Amino acid sequence: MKELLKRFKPTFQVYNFFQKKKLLHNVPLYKKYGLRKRYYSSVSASDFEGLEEEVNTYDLKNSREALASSEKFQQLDKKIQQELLSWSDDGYVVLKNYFSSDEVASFNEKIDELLASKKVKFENGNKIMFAIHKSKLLFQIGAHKKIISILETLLDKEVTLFQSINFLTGSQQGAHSDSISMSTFPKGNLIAIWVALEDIDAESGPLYYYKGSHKLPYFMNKDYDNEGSTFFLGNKGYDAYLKNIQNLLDDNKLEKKHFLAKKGDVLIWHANLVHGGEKVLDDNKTRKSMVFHYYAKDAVAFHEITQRPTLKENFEGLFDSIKE
Ligand SMILES: O=C(O)CCC(=O)C(=O)O
Repeated sequence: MKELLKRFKPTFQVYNFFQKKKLLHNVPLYKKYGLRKRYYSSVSASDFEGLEEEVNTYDLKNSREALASSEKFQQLDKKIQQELLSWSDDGYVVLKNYFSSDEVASFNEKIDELLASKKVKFENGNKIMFAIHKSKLLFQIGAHKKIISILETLLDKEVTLFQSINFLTGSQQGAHSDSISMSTFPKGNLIAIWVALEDIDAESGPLYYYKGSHKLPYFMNKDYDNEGSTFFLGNKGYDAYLKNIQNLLDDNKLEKKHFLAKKGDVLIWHANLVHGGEKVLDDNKTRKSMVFHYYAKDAVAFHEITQRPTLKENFEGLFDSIKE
């Protein structure tokens, strides 16, 4: 019975009904795509089936040739320009040495301070969610003009910061694409960065990712019989999703890479890049890192697995609302 209640969609809709401000962002987009939905309605990839879907610039054209004609790209410094070229081929890029040692030290200090003052806590195991809502300094890492400009170059559209996740130790997350939990229509309108807050050791459970996996078909509820019904979410759960992704990876024989980053390095990944956290081999090792997820402004944002629209803070007002 409890299991069934967790999958009962009207419960989410009632919750959403009271979150109007954070959910209005999808409404003009529902209109644009001819969907008769309210801000609190459930939403999933199946709602968009049969609609014409715009494909992002560098999913259509190769960034190696096409980036050169982007005005935003031309404004970036030469080192960064060079680092972005492989985006279309690989589904990720690495910005070496992006943050200085002093900057990283100040970020770590702030996280320690937030933990000590209990302004943030560990959730779902070892995740610190939304520390950006508690610290102007941390907010500014993700919302910094230069970072935004790099991400907007790669997506060729405007983005807004959605969430941050801090880890002090390895996540040990199974291989997944963010598009199952932070989904968009059109697809591909999420982008993420991973910031190394210390030198990353192979034994500490580094981030891994499969080169080129962003070109695999997006794997959504319908692909593993998890669509559910009008009133209930599908009953397959996340483990079944992970198993299916593993099968997809086995069939496609993609190269697995580990991000053995130096402190201050940044990895940017595509909405559909399959990635996860390696097993922690030495429990004494930390793996300090910070992830930021961003949505493109002009895409419907939702969570495929729970069929819920994304709750978005008002990005413009967020910085001023942070109390320190
Ligand atoms: O940092 C990691 O180990 C994985 C993070 C991740 O998968 C995510 O934030 O989507």
